[in-house]
Amino acid sequence: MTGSDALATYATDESDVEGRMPDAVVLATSGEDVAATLAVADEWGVPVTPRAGGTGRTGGAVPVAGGIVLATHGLARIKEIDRANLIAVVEPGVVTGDLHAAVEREGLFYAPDPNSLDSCMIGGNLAENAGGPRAFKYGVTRDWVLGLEAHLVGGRTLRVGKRTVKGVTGYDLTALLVGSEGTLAVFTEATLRLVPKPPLLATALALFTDVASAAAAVGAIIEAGVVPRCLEMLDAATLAAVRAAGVAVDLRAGAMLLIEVDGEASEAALLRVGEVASAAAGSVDVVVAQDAAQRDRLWAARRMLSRATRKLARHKLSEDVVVPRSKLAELIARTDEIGEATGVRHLTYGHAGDGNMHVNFLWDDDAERPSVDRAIGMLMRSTVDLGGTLSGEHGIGVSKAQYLPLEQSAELIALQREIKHVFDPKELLNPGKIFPNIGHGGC
Ligand code: 2HG
Ligand code: ZN
Repeated sequence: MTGSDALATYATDESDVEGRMPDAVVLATSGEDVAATLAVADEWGVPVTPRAGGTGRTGGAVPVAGGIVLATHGLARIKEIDRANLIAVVEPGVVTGDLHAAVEREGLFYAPDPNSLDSCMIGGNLAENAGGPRAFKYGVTRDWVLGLEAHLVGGRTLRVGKRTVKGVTGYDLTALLVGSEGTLAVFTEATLRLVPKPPLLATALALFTDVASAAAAVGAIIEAGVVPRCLEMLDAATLAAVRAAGVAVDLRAGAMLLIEVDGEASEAALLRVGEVASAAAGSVDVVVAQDAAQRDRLWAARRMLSRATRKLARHKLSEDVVVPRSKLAELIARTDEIGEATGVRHLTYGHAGDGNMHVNFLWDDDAERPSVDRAIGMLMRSTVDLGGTLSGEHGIGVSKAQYLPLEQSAELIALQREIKHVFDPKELLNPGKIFPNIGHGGC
């Protein structure tokens, strides 16, 4: 594909990263297409940017150096659901929500649930090591990947990993490739671990006067010995966006926790959570979902947050920093200080259970951009100060590459560059991602 309108579709993702127009887009429909593209790229020295759903938030699928965009959404088969061995074999273009539906029809469960699950694809989930609300109990994409078919620049095809849950043969290249942000290899197949679908679910909202109280309640719930599968938090500005989108939320509430427990004992566990939340300082109300329809409405309100908050300003940038859970209240306090110091509007929501919060900066006027950059830098430094990490699930991509040295030593970055060199000596695959100032079009 080379027509300019068609190419423009493949020049962006859901971040604000500006790339270059690709010179060509390959719409792969087989592993052979992918291998052949990577062989030609190697021969001619052309950069290649792999892409699946294009829903990334950090520019991972943006072709910052032009060249070829290698789109894998056409490899969209669920090849196998193996009930006896609790395994699914899938291609990268499978929409994550469709995989959930397919395995759940068989009474099985695949846990990773990025909130864009109605449009994001397994290929991108693998590349970014995507998380989601259920990661608190069930872990992130990497924890569910047993094996991969992966293609290297030059056209070599590797099968890494295994079809068994146990297996320690050789280096764990599967773990290395998942989360490598498309910089080491292009995936055409993944063998995923499944579990039986948890039998019961119980969901509740706990409302608080303010985020500090909600953050304290998160700690209290976990100390009470309950591990909810989801423990999501929304601050006051996010609740205002939810109300503006037509969802009624008690006006006394300045923060909300959305809590979900699964398993045989879920009702008793939720009861316990409700008691703890009601007894916590700043508690306003606890509302338990009475049926599946009410639960679905609660989750629809959570899952639309990214889109709803996008409507609040011309520009929105969503970070995904993580701090130790005990530092959640401090992160939120620091975020408010950053907002005051820079004058940048912000709101925060996210996966409070695992300390992974989406601090969103919002602005209308392009002249505000330097203040936004200052705010992002301050947030990244605060996160590292608090013992946290820059990205919990969206990846470093282009957006955060300049901040990598805040968290990682020069030696560690150099070692990772050497690993990159082993897989991709000419630095043709997804240039400009993860590492500051490296490769074609490095940022
Ligand atoms: C979420 O948790 C996603 O909703 C997207 O990770 C976050 O875009 C966002 O703000
Ligand atoms: Zn998220």
